[in-house]
Amino acid sequence: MTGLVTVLGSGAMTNTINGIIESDVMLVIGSNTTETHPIIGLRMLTAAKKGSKLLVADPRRIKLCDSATLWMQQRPGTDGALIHALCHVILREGLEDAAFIEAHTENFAAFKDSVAQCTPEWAEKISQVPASVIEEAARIFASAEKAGIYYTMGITQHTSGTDNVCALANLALITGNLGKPGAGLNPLRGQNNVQGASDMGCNPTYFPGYQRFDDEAAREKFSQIWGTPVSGRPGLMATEMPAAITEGKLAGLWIMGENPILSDPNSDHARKAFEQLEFLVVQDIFLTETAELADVVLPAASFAEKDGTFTNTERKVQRVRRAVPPRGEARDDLSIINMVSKRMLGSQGGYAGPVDPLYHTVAPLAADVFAEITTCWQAMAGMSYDRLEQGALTWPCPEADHPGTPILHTQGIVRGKGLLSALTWSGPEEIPDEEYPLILTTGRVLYQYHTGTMTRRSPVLEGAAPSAYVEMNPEDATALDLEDGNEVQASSRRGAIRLPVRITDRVRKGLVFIPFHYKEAAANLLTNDALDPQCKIAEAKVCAVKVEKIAAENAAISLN
Ligand SMILES: Nc1nc2c(c(=O)[nH]1)N[C@H]1C(S)=C(S)[C@@H](COP(=O)(O)OP(=O)(O)OC[C@H]3O[C@@H](n4cnc5c(=O)[nH]c(N)nc54)[C@H](O)[C@@H]3O)O[C@H]1N2
Ligand SMILES: Nc1nc2c(c(=O)[nH]1)N[C@H]1C(S)=C(S)[C@@H](COP(=O)(O)OP(=O)(O)OC[C@H]3O[C@@H](n4cnc5c(=O)[nH]c(N)nc54)[C@H](O)[C@@H]3O)O[C@H]1N2
Ligand SMILES: [Mo]
Repeated sequence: MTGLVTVLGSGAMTNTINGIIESDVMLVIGSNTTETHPIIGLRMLTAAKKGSKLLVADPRRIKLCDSATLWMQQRPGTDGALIHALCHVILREGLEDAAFIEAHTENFAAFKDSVAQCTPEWAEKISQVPASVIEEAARIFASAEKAGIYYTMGITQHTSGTDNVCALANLALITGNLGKPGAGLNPLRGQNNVQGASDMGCNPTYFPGYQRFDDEAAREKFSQIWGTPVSGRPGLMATEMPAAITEGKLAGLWIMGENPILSDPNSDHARKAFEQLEFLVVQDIFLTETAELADVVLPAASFAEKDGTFTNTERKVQRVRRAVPPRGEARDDLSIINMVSKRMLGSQGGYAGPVDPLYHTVAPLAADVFAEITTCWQAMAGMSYDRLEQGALTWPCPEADHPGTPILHTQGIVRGKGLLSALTWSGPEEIPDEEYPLILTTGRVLYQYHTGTMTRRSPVLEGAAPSAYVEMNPEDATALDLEDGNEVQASSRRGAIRLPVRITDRVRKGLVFIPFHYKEAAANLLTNDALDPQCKIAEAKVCAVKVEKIAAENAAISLN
């Protein structure tokens, strides 16, 4: 862990979930927290009740707006302009934390230049947020003693995703909101263990612990630990793989716990690519749409059937213990990997120990792997299963008697100086035109999880949110002669789906929203797979679509 940028790159919260209660101001931007992180959402609502001012920036009227002091309803894909303007106002009115900037940041002059032209009036034209609202939000944010920033996919799933995150880091830095409770820069991670996966190097350019593939010393270290030379070549990001397959650069794939046929933007393109693979292995707890394309399916055990640790969004490492044995031929993921690597390496040193008769686990076990992790990364060097028995530990935890570090940067910025970025705003890759006049944004609902492999098997959850819909503003609906519940066709340059319209002023004129959980009306047939040039995330939050009414008799036929 070498610096702020690395820590930002790791995308962990700098602060704690419980600390939200202590904040004076919360800026929630691009996060539908009450639906997608309900427990964290509850903390926010409690904080708001206790007097913390809530600033919400979201193109849709999400539930948090009901408790907000201010709601900035930006046009999707314009966050960069909005955040630059917030910084502009703070500097123009002298509301910045000059002492913090002086002591803890670098590149201030270039950053200041970069926002000099980003007036609230300029940002209003781009984002549709009134200049006066931007000014008021900037004043509320900057005058707080403790202001926390909370963001998720509304910020990152753009071709400008990395720039958006850097812009938020600028805002936190110039107001001195790092290294104290109730503040910080807080990406709320999506899955139970996505943080652990990133920490362990599930990324084509990192070894475990954010040690880069092109760092000689790191390569040497991992060659030693793993007893085999490690590659100095970067891999591909998952989002780059469909194109690599089509270009003939990738022939085989082993997919574990993902269902990209439904979750990849421009999924028809992804499907065609996967169909071209010479060899596809899918390891999943269910026979998914992706598994149906596989040459080999490896049935995996679920979280409740295995041992290990999960690292949550606030960097807290917690023990998970299996509650029940896996069913049928299912095996826990680690045992499957052990068995396959033993077959691959054979006499060259692969090891897969005896099979446990009850749980079917194959050594090395999760506990052995954890012990190795503590030798790979200083930030977890002080952890052990014994310590975790007593309770969770938060990294960095470098020594066996170290209590863990719930809040980062309390002793100054970890990388030395916080880097202020000079950025220029650039909009989404695809914008509406005559043929596709509406902006489509996509996301989640409380009761469903991603491609629905798990939640759609639960009658209670499925009953609560059983089908797809497209949210549309009443003005757009009237122009298309639509009534609530009418069947429509939504199409983009990449595909078309049919689904009912939900007429609501949650969205502004010109914007529609479709949840991406439903395979029968898969939003990702429409979305754009344009990538952020730096982190390679796809622009799932903005593309251009048209919506057309389907005549009643055709709608009826389509139901058959
Ligand atoms: N119930 C449920 N919870 C989940 C998940 C799930 O599938 N279901 N998935 C988990 C995972 S992996 C993740 S990553 C998280 C995601 O959690 P979130 O990011 O909160 O979820 P989304 O619904 O994708 O999008 C969040 C918000 O972004 C807004 N938005 C759209 N376009 C823009 C834009 O251009 N700018 C801004 N600022 N906002 C925009 C949307 O209106 C929406 O309110 O949720 C996690 N939690
Ligand atoms: N349009 C649009 N597209 C999006 C997004 C969006 O906001 N809009 N969000 C994106 C984001 S942030 C995310 S995270 C992705 C999610 O995309 P995916 O990860 O592809 O979606 P899931 O449905 O969560 O798929 C996870 C799979 O893992 C399986 N599984 C569950 N537990 C285990 C286990 O213990 N072991 C194994 N081997 N398998 C298991 C499940 O059955 C499921 O098939 O979607 C992305 N796609
Ligand atoms: Mo996610």
